[in-house]
Amino acid sequence: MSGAITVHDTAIIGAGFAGLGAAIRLQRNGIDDYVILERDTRPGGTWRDNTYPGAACDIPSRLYSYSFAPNPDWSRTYSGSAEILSYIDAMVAEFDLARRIRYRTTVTGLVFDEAEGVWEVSVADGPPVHARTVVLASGPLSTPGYPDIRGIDDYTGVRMHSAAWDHDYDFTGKKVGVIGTGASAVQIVPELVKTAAHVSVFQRTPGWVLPRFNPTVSDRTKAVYRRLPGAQRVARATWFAGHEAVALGVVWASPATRVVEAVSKINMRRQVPDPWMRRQLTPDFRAGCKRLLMTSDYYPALQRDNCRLITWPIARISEKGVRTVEGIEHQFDALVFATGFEVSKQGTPIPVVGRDGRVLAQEWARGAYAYKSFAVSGYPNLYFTFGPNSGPGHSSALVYMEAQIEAIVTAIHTVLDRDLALLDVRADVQADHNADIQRRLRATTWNSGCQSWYLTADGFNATMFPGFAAQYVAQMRGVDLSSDFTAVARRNAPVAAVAG
Ligand code: N01
Repeated sequence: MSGAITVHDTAIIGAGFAGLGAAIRLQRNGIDDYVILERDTRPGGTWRDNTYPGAACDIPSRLYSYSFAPNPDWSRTYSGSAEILSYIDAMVAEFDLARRIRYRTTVTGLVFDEAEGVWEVSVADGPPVHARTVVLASGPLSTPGYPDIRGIDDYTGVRMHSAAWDHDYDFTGKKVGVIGTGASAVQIVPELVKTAAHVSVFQRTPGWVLPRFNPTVSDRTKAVYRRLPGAQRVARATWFAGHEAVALGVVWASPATRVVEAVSKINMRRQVPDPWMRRQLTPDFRAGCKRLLMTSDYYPALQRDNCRLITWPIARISEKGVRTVEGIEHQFDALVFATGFEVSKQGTPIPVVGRDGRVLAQEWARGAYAYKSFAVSGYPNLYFTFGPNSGPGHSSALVYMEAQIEAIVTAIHTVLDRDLALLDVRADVQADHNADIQRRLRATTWNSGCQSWYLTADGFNATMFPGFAAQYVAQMRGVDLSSDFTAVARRNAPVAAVAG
């Protein structure tokens, strides 16, 4: 490697919640030589992209925020995407992160130089970036996914994805088709029916719906949170405990799952008087298997005069709309795809080449795996946020992210403090961890027989963590760099132990 290049301590890929959180914790721990590479022109990740009408978080903001960046001013229990994006912007300002972010920088690949202990991060339209450690924080839900439906490119009307909303398009008086009935669709449909002339919702699989009450936070409560930070910590801990209780019915297929299903059915009976429609909306899989839908507005929206639920399977998309299998062509001015994301569970979002030229996409061809979700053997000094088997089904993604970030910061500190060329997790430790994760997953709702974005086509669950959030936090605190990793010093001499 030529001597003229700059080698950063850390390159962070992505300026969403995870990348920014990692930057804040690195900074707080005295690591300031880092660069954040972001393909877009502003920070925010999924909350920058998902601005569709009604976009909101179905986890309470007190818990869906970083404990190291508490916000006393959340306006409601569950915040909308604009307020979450403002929180992210405020974090960028408060921790002075903008100076470190390189926008319009799309990372195209990673190659590890074992001799130097340096990752070469190639980027589109520019010279590569070099760093001793890399945090891959590009997020699993960052690329819009379009369905594999025949004729999709034939459609000549306005085509919109939930994660790439065109706010210049006016839906007033338009005939609209919505494909998909997942977490995004149930937020979009209640807003669209307010302005569109007619909305047709194409449902392939109904989901379990729970009601969501979203009270505003009073000025007095905000003042208490501002004056007494401890009160906010108590509120967060209370929400945390409440969601842990929900795990009993949502994570594991258990008698508590029946309780969740009963609550959902009672809610449906209350909101949907028509028995035939209730039948159409009743899932045939266990609650929790797909993500629970938290909404009190979706069922009423479906029953408005200008809305129709269509459960006939889609045969194809035509020039003018959607043709269902019984032969009817439904014509639309606009077609909304609320069809989720390109989630890479097999292979990697970008090519990653590790020690001895090994290629991560090949190793993950049948499903991704890692050591405690954040490191992969053979790819030293590279750390994942939201890596394999780190997904929560019942709690806040940010609780999980925080735990990952603390483990990552400790590992990066170790590489830099001990001047290591590489810190690589042992393959046998990783294999033991994964055998345990896959064994535990067998008892979960996710593996109980539905199709979801959590699973590969052949049913391998590379996505979710099979346990309570507290167990995930304990797992990440239990990362043992001295016994579970191999360390090699920059001078190429093996290091006996890295702990201390
Ligand atoms: O996507 P999804 P999403 N023909 O994959 C349907 C997060 N999120 O954007 O169920 C017909 O859940 C598909 O049908 P089926 C959250 O983690 C969070 O809604 O596969 N339909 C399904 O109905 C969530 O899990 C919030 O049969 C087709 C829909 O499209 C993740 O994002 C809010 C089809 C896709 O649902 C993704 O949610 C929103 C086809 N060929 C999202 N292909 C919060 O509040 C797909 N579909 C935090």
